Amino acid sequence: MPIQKLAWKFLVIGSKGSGKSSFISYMVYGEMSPGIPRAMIKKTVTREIDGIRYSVDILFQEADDDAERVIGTATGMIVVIDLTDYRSLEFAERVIARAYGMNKINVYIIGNKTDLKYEAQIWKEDLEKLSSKFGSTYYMVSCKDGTGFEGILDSIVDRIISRNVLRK
Ligand SMILES: Nc1nc2c(ncn2[C@@H]2O[C@H](COP(=O)(O)OP(=O)(O)OP(=O)(O)O)[C@@H](O)[C@H]2O)c(=O)[nH]1
Ligand SMILES: [Mg+2]
Repeated sequence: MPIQKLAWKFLVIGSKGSGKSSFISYMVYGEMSPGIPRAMIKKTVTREIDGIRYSVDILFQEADDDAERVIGTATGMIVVIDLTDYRSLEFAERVIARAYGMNKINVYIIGNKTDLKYEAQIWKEDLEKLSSKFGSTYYMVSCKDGTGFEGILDSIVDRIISRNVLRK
C-alpha cells in the first residue's frame, strides 16, 4: 500500500484555564498529566483512505492571547471552551471569527469539563449554535475522566485529508 507522509501543525486555542494543556496531554498521552510545559508536542496518526496510507505528524501548539500571530501558520485549529465559564465561549467566538476571516476552515470546537455538569454555564446547544454558524464541528469532552475522546483525532484527520489532500 502506498504511504503518504504529511506534517501538520494544530493550534490549540482557548481562554485561560480552559484546558488546552490537559487536552493536548490527553490526546497525546491518553491521560491528563499535570504541568506539561507550554511546548510543542508531536503525535503521529496513521489513517487509511481509498487505498492510501497516510502517516501524519501532528504538532500541537498551545496559544491564547498570542493566537493571532500564529493562526496563519496552522493547518488546523482546535478551540477549547471551558463549559463552566461563559467568557470562554466569547473568547472562542472571537478567535473563530478571526480564523475564518483568514480563510482558515479546519476549525474544531471542544467543549471541555463535562464532568462539572452542575457548574455549567455553557451547554451543548450553545456549541451547536456556534459550530453551525461557522460550519465547523464540535465535540464534548472531559479531560479529567476521559469522556468523549474516542475517535476525535481520527475524525479530525480524516476531515482534513478529505478537504486539503483529496479536495473532495
Ligand atoms: N474538572 C475538570 N477540570 C479540568 C478539566 N480539564 C482541565 N481541568 C483543570 O482546569 C485547569 C486548567 O487546565 P489546563 O489544562 O492547565 O488549562 P490551560 O488552558 O492549558 O491553561 P493555561 O495554559 O494556563 O491558559 C487545571 O486545574 C485542570 O486540572 C476537565 O475536563 N475537568
Ligand atoms: Mg496551558
